[in-house]
Amino acid sequence: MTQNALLPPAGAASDWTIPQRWARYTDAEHAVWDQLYARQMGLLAERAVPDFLSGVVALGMNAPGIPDFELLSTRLQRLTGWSVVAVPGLVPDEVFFEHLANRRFVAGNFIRSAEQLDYLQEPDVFHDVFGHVPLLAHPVYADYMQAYGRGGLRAMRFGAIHKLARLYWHTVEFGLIRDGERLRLFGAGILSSFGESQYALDDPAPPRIAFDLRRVMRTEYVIDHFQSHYFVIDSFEDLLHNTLEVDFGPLYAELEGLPDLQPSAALPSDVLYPAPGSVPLSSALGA
Ligand code: HBI
Ligand code: FE
Repeated sequence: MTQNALLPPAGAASDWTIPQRWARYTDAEHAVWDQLYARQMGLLAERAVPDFLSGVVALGMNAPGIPDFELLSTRLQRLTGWSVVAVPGLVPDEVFFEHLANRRFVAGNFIRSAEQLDYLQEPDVFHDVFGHVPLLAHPVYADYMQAYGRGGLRAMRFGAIHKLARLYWHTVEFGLIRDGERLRLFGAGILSSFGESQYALDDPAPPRIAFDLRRVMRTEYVIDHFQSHYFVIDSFEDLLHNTLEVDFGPLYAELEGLPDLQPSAALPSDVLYPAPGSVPLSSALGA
């Protein structure tokens, strides 16, 4: 997810933003969105964290077609002070963090082709907007994302971006959340993926590990397969308070001396959630 070119491409502003040019989307491009939207919502009604589903409605994303970022931003502004700005693709880390720190979410304005519904080289508007934006209507999640941007700018000074990036990956992109007796999806990489939104909850193979900040920051990740494990948070409040309100300076120093962990290996210290379809969560966790 790292881009090294430091200058924005021709036609982009110095902060890498470009106009969305909503009026230029073709009917075929809107139809790709509608097809992806229908396919995901069919799965997510039962699987996504309820805040995601209510965000979709609150932001008017249940209307057909690729959302207009201006309209989306007006609604988000009113709810949590966020806006959505268009970028040509991956942007450098510092640019990405700077936008988040100012409550601007950067989104690709292009959409994948109808022939490649499940293949993505760079995040497109469906991943970025459908996957990420609905939860920005949630006040605590919205604060978490801003805190991540601020933490990113700070991590650059510690040379610790790779550790912070793991936190983003294992929560914002591929996190699960506990909802009473059930696990639900909240990571955008899962929510926007037809295959993984089933696999992450239904497949018995990947361990589902209770979130632990140090554990997460030490764990490497894979970018070209389904995840080999998932981390489970208790609530967005818990996530915000136990991560980004912590001073990461001493934490980075502490982790510097410890080996990185492979994604596939479960540790004796891991608190594991039961495989799907086995025992209810409450008895498995002794709650
Ligand atoms: N740029 N457009 C875009 N989207 C991202 O998710 C993104 C990025 N640049 C950097 C980045 N993510 C990551 O480096 C950070 O989360 C660490
Ligand atoms: Fe993403």
